[in-house]
Amino acid sequence: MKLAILLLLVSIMSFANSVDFKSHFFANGKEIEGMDHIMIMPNTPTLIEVYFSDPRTNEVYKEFKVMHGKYMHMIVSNKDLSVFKHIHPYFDPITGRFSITLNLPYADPDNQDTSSALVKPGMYMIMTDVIVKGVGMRMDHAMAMVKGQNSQVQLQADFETNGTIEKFFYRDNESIPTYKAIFNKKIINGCSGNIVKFEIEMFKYEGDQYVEMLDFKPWLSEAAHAVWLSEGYMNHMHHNMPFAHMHSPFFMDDDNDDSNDVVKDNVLRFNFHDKKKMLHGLQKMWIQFKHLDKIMKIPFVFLYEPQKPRGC
Ligand SMILES: [Cu+2]
Repeated sequence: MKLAILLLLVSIMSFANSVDFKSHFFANGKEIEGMDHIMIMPNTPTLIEVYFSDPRTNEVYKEFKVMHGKYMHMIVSNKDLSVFKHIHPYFDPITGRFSITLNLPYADPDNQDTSSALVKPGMYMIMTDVIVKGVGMRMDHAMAMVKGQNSQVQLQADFETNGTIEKFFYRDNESIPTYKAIFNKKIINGCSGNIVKFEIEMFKYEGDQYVEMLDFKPWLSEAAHAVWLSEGYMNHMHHNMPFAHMHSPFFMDDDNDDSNDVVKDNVLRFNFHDKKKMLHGLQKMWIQFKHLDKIMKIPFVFLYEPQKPRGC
């Protein structure tokens, strides 16, 4: 029973390879075709537009459902996973187009990542996530190359003791890091893949000690969001992208304003059914939450070597 509920809660996403859905990506008005990538000048404003059509009729989809407060979620990440941006393009219901200008600052707090999205040279993946009305949740992606001398950074696992990672994070330029996080994961092996349960215990520095953090502000209707990508994900992107987008819930009271909504405790919980698509080896995961009107982004690098389940 518990497992069934968990499976329901797990967000399962598949990348588009369907007969009813085709995506069209443009960078500065030029279409990024299929496996091609577009060349982008570093730190130069670049207009990204996306629309989706039904390949059977060439009809452009114009009706979308809001998902976690937005019509579209866009993730931009580079090959070595040193860059991660979470962006929300704007939707025009007349044309069915989503658009956003990368490398341009927006006043919109949900788009604080656009200002320096494509600065570091190298290959990038631009991933989009929408719910088309009457069709369902669809993801797709396009590649972009940022020009310049590409220096790849080797991913380094965070230090683990007995499977636990303890990390400190700065909020601004304070002398003592504001946040402390204790990261744990549990893997439940299954024949159709593994269920991975992440627990991240959050503390904040107050007075002269770290205390349990309970004052998360709802961000896009959740206490926290997380994205997990496997090292080498760009080599596996066509059908089963090793990509997970997860949410840790906020518990709402019934008064229709979010002022009294709470988290249960100081633990953020993310669950994912990996459907065998996550690669073994090093992984990077970013959690995002809103605290004192700033959206924080905290990365973890960990090893994922699930055992083969028995009796399948
Ligand atoms: Cu989003």
